[in-house]
Parts: sequence; C-alpha cells; structure tokens
Amino acid sequence: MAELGADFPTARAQATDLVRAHLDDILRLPEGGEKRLVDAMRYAALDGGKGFRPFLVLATSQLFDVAPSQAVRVAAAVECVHCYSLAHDDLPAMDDDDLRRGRPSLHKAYDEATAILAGDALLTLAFEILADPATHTDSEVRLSLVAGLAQASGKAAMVGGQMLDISASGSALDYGELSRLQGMKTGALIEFSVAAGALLGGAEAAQTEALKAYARDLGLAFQIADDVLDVTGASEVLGKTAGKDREDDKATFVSLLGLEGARQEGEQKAAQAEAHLSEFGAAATPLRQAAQFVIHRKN
Ligand code: GRG
Repeated sequence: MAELGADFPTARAQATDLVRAHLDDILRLPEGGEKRLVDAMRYAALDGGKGFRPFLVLATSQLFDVAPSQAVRVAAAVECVHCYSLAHDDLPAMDDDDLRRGRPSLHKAYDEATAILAGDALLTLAFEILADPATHTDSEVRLSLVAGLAQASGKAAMVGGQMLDISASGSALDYGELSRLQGMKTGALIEFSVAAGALLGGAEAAQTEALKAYARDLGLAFQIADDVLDVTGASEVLGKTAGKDREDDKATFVSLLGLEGARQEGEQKAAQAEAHLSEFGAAATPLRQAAQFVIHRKN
C-alpha cells in the first residue's frame, strides 16, 4: 500500500479508495437469507460519501509512520460507524430523509427493518475489525481503539448528541449548548479519527493533545459549514434534502449567528484548527488543507 499523496484532494481520494476496497473485501455477499442484509450494508458503506473520516485516520497515521495496512482497518471501522449513523439518522423515526448521497436513503432503497439491521451490523462490524489482531499486534492498543470508538459513538458522544438534537428541536440554544451538542453528535467521531492515528503510532502525549485540539476545532468548523450548506446549498448538489434544519425548527449556527456570522465563525475555527498543527511541519499539509476544505466544500 503506497503512501498518501502530499495534498488533500489526492490523499482523500486515495483514502476513500483504500477503505472502500477493504470493506468490499470484508463485505462479500453471502449465499442465503442474510444476502439482503450484506447487500444493504454495502449500499450504505461502499457508494458515495466524501471519505473525510478515513482521510483523517490515514493522514494522521502517516505522521507517525503507521503501517497503512493497519491504519486502513481503523479507517474502515470509523466509516462503518459513520455510515450506520447516517442510515439510522435518515429513518422516519429520526430525520425522516429520503435522500442521502444523491440517491434514495437506505430505508427507501430497501425497507425500514433492513435499514435498522444493516446499521446495527455496520456498528458491530466496526468493533470486530478493531478487535482483530491484524489491526495492531499489541492487544492494549486494540483495546484502546475499541474503547475510544465506543466512547465516540455512544451515550456521551454521537448517540447522546443525537438525543440532545432531537430533544432540543424547537428550542433556542446558546452558543455553548449548541457547540456541546454538535461536539457530541459530529465532533466526537472526527476527534476519534484523528486520535486513532496518534494511538496507532504511539504518539507522545503532547502530540496527541495538539491533534485532538485540531480535531475539536475541525469538527466545529465541519458542523458550522453543514449548517451554512443547509441554507445555501441545493439538494442536487448536497445529495441530501436542503433546508431541513429550518423545516425541523432546529437550532443551528446559522439561526444563532446569522449566515455571515456563521461563515466567519467557521473560518475562525478552521484557522484555529490549522494553528494546532504547527509542530508537525510539512508532513501535516494535507491535514491543514482539510480544514480549508471543510469550510469551502459544496456538499
Ligand atoms: C442515528 C445514532 C445516530 C446518530 C446520528 C451523525 C449523526 C448522528 C447524524 C447525521 C446528521 C447530520 C447530517 C449531521 C451533520 C454532520 C454530518 C455527520 C454530516 C455527514 O457527514 P459527511 O458530510 O457525510 O462526512 P458523507 O456522506 O460525505 O460521508
């Protein structure tokens, strides 16, 4: 497996391809009744998506010379959790969205029960991948990866953030409350993606802290941009239904700061994110460029 390219677009495309090839291999279609389940898992995890989290895992791992064959497994595990969360988020009981990545969302392409099961199976597959000795020879490292991904996905992070988001619908949140909610719902998995590279590579504590600080600002910039795009983007470009936040009466960085205020806040967070990478020099160029990608992306 070759090194990632030295610029963000190349590195992200490579990360996406590597993870897709890995999941394609793991998710071979079985014979029999469970074929439909695996087919739905493939639909959710193998097609479309920006591959942003896989890029973060692989680019951070590369800072510490981690074997790409190990990093790609962690990247695949994170992508499984991410794709499960999108599939469940689109369900009628949650965001009720028919469009994802420019095509029917999972429960529309299959059915609700299959979408729930495929999401469940992607979530559990993530931990199966991490627990496998092929991910890292040291069982302590594997255990830390399993615990880290569980924490980033669970009640104090992604699922908890989703609960807060649902409960807060129709209420006004202040900046601190909204940042906390989004940090849990979206930020925690982004933070894990970056921290995982440091963990695999045995980074020093100060390096891990700098990378986590980068990821926290990056995650906020990512979410702020998402809120801006919900207002300014068209469904065909976004690949998902535009204008959902207002329709669902959600507190967003745009409702809180206004469109221009949100844009400026996103730029500030992206600049802060980049500043945390100063000690990594030129090797961190793709990660720095990722911060700009996050705020200038169109979907
Ligand atoms: C249902 C347990 C559960 C959690 C859902 C992450 C999440 C929690 C819901 C997704 C809702 C959403 C659209 C959040 C905004 C930020 C976000 C995660 C966007 C999607 O991530 P991208 O843009 O997606 O990286 P792609 O399709 O490119 O992989």
